[in-house]
Amino acid sequence: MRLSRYFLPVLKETPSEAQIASHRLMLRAGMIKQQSAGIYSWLPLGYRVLKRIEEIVHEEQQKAGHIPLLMPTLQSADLWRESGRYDAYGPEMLRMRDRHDRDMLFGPTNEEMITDIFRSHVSSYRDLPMTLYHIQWKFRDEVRPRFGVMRGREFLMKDGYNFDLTYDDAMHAYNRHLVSYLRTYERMGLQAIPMRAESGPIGGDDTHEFLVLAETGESEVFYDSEITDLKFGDRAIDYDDRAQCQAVLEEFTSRYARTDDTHKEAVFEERVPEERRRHARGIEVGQIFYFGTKYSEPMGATVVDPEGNRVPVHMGSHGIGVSRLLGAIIEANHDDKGIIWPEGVTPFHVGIVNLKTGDEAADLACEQIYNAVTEAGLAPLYDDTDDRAGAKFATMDLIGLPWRITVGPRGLKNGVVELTSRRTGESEELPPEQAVTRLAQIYAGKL
Ligand code: 5CA
Repeated sequence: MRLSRYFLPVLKETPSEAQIASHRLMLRAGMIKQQSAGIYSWLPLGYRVLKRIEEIVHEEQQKAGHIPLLMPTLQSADLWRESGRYDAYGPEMLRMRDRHDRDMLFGPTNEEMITDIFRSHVSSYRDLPMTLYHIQWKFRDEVRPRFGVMRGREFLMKDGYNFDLTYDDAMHAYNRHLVSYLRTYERMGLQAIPMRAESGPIGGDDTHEFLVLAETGESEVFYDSEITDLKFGDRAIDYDDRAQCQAVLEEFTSRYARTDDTHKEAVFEERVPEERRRHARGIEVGQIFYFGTKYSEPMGATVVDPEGNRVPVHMGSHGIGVSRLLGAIIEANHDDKGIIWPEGVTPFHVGIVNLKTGDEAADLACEQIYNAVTEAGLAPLYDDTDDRAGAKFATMDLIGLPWRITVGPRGLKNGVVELTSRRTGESEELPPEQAVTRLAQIYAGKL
């Protein structure tokens, strides 16, 4: 992409309504525009990151054997009357009427609708196990929408639902989700810690939230500091191997880690030596639930089991806050100049800065680098405008591309360009072809 033909409305001023770094930086970097409280347009740069995050979520869900589909945002109230949640959900639910006076709502979550799809088409245990998921916009009329996309009213969520014959099968689905979530967040450059939590309006007994530690997080958390040393890494996993998935769950959840809803000071003190006790804040980027037959029983989602009996299926639901993740990633990756995207989610892989647009040699070298980067399967953002060098650097630092190639007439006389890391600020002078080769090596295995 050439900057002269792109739409990147960066702001010089710090918007006064933004209280936390990620919100401020998303507005300044021209990623989002607020349309009303808690409702945002995704401008081109923000949209690219959102799509990238969706892509990673899709890939990791499908590796775990989960099946994508797409349900609508608008739902009929009748479905929610069947589960008994229509009245129970309260003022967070946006309710409306269509022209035939039918009660409708903008879905805050999809347990009822997915249960309806399941009961219409599945009737035998032979079709199980099955996990269906989608990535779709939700609406929750939050009392206090704030911090930009962190607590929106309209927000993008991945929500997945497992259908299983037995409790044990459903727990395997729970464990599979836990493993796939660990991998998903790590690919985004985040450490998200599973913590025992409350189930709230979704219901159920077993539930873990995934928290990214951050001072600006809305959740209060208590944990054993040893937990921050755990990393899933690139170990191999067989999602059909129950013992292996269970072992990962135990490894990542056996140490004390709870949100304030479930925290017990006495248990904390008994189980964790004082020097390892941490009390901090975190951003909830996902939650997994097992709730058994809470929806399948009232809504008649049953299958015929091997003995010929009709039994309600065991279910769970599993959410990732896709749009919230942008905020969480920025909270964990920024400095006073701007965002520092982890390589796995960056909107462009490299920024090319032409120090002297109009200089024949510089223009030509930039074009060649642009083409070579593109041919290597990477996405460059080329600043071909005639802004001052200082302004170009400030924009690149603000939008946070992990790598920058700086091209100027002086370097070119010596046959070199500069490759700079946004995170460390370190630069290396290299011939243009080698800079591109280096980039390709850096990104190999990260995309
Ligand atoms: N149906 C279940 C799981 S599929 C469910 O709705 N779970 S949830 O309520 O925990 O939401 C899942 C994730 O969505 C949360 O962990 C959080 O990351 C994100 N989320 C929830 N509310 C908001 C909000 N108002 N703004 C942005 N993200 C949100």
